[in-house]
Amino acid sequence: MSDILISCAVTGSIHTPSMSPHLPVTPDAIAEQAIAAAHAGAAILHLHARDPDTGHPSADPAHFMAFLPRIRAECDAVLNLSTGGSAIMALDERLAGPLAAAPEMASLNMGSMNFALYPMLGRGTEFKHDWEEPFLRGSDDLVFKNTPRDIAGILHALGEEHGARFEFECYDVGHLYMLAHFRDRRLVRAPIFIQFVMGVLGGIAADPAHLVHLKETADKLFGNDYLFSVLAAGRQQMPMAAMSAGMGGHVRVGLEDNLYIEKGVLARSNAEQVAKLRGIVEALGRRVATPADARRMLGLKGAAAVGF
Ligand code: KMH
Ligand code: ZN
Repeated sequence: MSDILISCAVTGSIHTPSMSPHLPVTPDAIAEQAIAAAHAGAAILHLHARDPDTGHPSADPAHFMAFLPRIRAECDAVLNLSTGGSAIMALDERLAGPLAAAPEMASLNMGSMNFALYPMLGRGTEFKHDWEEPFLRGSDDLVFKNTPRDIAGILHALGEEHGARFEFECYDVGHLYMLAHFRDRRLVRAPIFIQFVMGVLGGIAADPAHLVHLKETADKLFGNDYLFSVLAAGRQQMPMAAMSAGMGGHVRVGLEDNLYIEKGVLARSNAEQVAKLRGIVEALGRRVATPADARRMLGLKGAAAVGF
């Protein structure tokens, strides 16, 4: 089996600051946790930005630039910027940071969907910021918009124009057919890096049978032209990552996707999740890929070609 790519999604835009004191929201905290996650074994860092004062999701170039140069200076990991931002953002807003940064990698969400965060209100969190509760509650009437025109625009603006390669976020089986459609239009080329995103309410559930079906479908559509990774939101994070590692896939952890290290215990950092996952995948006999391996495996442009 190939070396295994560990991605770490450091802060995201799903969890709000009051849900965990360990969720990094300031540029220093994002940078420190990203660097520590890289040193723990993450070859790829998936990065969102936040308003440093309120922790509110942001794709403002200034908020990204407040941490990107420091991460780049202190580790060799591949920096993968989110084009998903938050479902409350318009597409132009979502793209502002990634276009300014011209990263080696960016996420690309392969379909419009519901992205229901409101069930997390049931945790009884005491919110420190007045935006948090309405942000979560409002997700019951929100479409995370990713039309074929949006997807084509991102492939052009970030891919063709800036040389970024993509983490294709596929939340359901149909998203794989949309990805194949863009491959058929010659707007996507091998090696195709697919992230099976599981356990988001609005996408496919984090069920082992679904992972097998996703992989079988991807095998049929992409043959040897793709690599798959798995992220499962919430408590299925580690079990599904372990399953992916056993199937020859790659893995993603991080506080964007899950705030816990075990049932009822908040992870103290992203690096803690990376270290735990590293132990699991090495016990399964997989060798953890380095950033240099990742650049070779994914055909990346190199850290010197970024805009920060
Ligand atoms: N935050 C979610 C709305 C991505 O980074 O592109 C989507 C997301 C995926 O986080
Ligand atoms: Zn993300």
